[in-house]
Amino acid sequence: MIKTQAAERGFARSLATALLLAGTVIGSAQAATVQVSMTAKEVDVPIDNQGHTARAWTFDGQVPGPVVRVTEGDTIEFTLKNLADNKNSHSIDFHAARTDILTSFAPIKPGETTSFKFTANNPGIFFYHCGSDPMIQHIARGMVGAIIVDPKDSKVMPKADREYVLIESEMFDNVEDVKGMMAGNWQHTAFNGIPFRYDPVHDTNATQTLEAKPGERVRIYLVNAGPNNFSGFHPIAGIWDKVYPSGNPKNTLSDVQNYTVAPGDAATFDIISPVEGANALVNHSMRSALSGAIAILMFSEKADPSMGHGDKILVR
Ligand SMILES: [Cu+2]
Repeated sequence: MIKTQAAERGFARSLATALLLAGTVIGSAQAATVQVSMTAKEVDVPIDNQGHTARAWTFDGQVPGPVVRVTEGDTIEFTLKNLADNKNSHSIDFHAARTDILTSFAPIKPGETTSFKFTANNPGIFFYHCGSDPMIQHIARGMVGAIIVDPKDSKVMPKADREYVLIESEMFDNVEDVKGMMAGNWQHTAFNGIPFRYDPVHDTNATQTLEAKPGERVRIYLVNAGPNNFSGFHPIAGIWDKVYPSGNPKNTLSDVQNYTVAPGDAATFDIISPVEGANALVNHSMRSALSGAIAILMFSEKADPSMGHGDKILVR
């Protein structure tokens, strides 16, 4: 999680309030300016629950990159640094932005830094990724992440008791083989960078599941990083109480068994279990599920109270 934003938003809001009290109108006292910085790092990261590693291209050394969280109306002042010892150009493409691709999203060479700003006027869950050429490889090698834009009016959605971010992606054994990527030669599917990361049933090396209590509203933010496959997202033994395409409360579906999230798309899913036990959140396309796109959501009265809050909305 990008941690600096809350303090900065608080500071910006107090500054805005102070200026308003002093009679200076500078726009909404609610909207904040949020500084977000990331560094492109070409580093080794874990690729399975056993701890095997491979060279990835990353935002901030992690796959997926940090969760950015702002409030509708906030202006994001974004800085991307490409480390001098990297070998490739990198960039960032925020799906939450309305801006200019040629300047804001332009690739930068190793050793360079770029900055741009945009105002997040649309609430929801959005994909971000590197857009450098070949984009299929920059996405497949790990330069993917999520930005949550919370609605300005929190009452437009039911309050979630817990929240989890899942970023789905295909994984390729040969990350140098761009031709193979174009041909769809993927071997595994991951939620948050590792196949079966939250599924000890299919991989006994998995040590974590998602957790909640029966009756709690659990909000899943699903980002489909692709690069190519659609995700038919279904909770085995459950039904989505609400689905919000793009995570926007203006788009609300009820009582849905499966909702398709296209590559490059994202949606918000609410689920409530009336009973203790487990649901398995899957891409119901069986090749995707059985190659890693399964996350167990355990419903128990003993659920860890820290799970699904703060830094544990993207469980690493
Ligand atoms: Cu890149």
